[in-house]
Amino acid sequence: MKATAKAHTNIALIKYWGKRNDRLILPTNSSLSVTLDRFYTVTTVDFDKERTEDVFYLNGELAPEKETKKVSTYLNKVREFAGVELFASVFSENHVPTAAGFASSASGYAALSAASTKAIGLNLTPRELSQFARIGSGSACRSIYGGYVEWQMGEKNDGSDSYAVPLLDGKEFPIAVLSVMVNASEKKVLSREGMKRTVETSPFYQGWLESAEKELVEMKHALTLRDFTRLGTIAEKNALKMHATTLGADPPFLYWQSGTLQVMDAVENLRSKGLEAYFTIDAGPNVKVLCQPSDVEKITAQLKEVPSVQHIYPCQPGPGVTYLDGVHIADVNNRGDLDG
Ligand code: FM0
Repeated sequence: MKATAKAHTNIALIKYWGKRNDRLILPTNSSLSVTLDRFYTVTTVDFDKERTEDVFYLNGELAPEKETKKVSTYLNKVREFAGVELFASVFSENHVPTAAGFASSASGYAALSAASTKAIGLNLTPRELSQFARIGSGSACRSIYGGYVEWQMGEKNDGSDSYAVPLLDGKEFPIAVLSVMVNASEKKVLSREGMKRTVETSPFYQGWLESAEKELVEMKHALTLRDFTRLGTIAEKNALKMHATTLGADPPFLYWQSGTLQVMDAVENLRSKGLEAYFTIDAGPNVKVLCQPSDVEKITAQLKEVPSVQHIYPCQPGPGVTYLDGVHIADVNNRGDLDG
């Protein structure tokens, strides 16, 4: 009982920031992302009746106990749902620069959910798979689909209406996302812990919720219009508001480091010179710069001059989950709820 799946990371243009249920990973706001072509995880799951415990290999090496435990806890949910009691060997290859603080939980859990549910014999729809990925890591539910994707928060307590839907194929609105890695020290507050602290203690959190809801509507409108200026402007504002909530938390924290600010500044300078670029930032010091595909070279050349910039990875919208045989389980040509 074996299957292999490949899933890509995604970058949120409207961020998911806060949970209303930690166990089922139900969010307090809907979010919107674009799946990226460049960074991905390939995972093979093999359920075997000879095994007496789960074993997890990450990038060819036996993973540390803590990581194996996370995978095992996730597989328990899959086993429980399928009514199967077999243990598994899991092999994951992460093509994401994790050491640099780039998030790999989205591609990781999207690939693990797809491979494990298929291997155990569940024949899930993409929507059900998105829900399965969600209970591993919230942002993973969006990586089931390619292109532009919305995670609809839902309202039910059992999570049955909280899943991602594809909005628009990347080819229909090509943009570039430059992943800019800056010199930085270790991330101090993990996103899971950071969002929890913010929900519980930040007086700015209510403001975040109100704005995120409005900005999501505006972002979907920008996608309908294929309006890059709107897309970038809204994404940048939304990221700034998410980070503002952390300053109000108790104890307060901030993901930006001096290198982050240098890149934010450089992006503003590019704009004042007439080169259209916008930034967005997740729960870490690195920056994603959004620009038009035709400006990638010019903007990359300018950003390379910023002293804190270590590396720039140019990305484009990428595909959803595929199995090793190359079958797209979730074909985004099935255009979603953009105008709905
Ligand atoms: O991706 O606690 O999915 O919408 O990256 O595992 O559900 O790692 F900027 C922050 C990602 C949050 C925004 O959180 O959390 C986004 C963030 P989990 P995730």
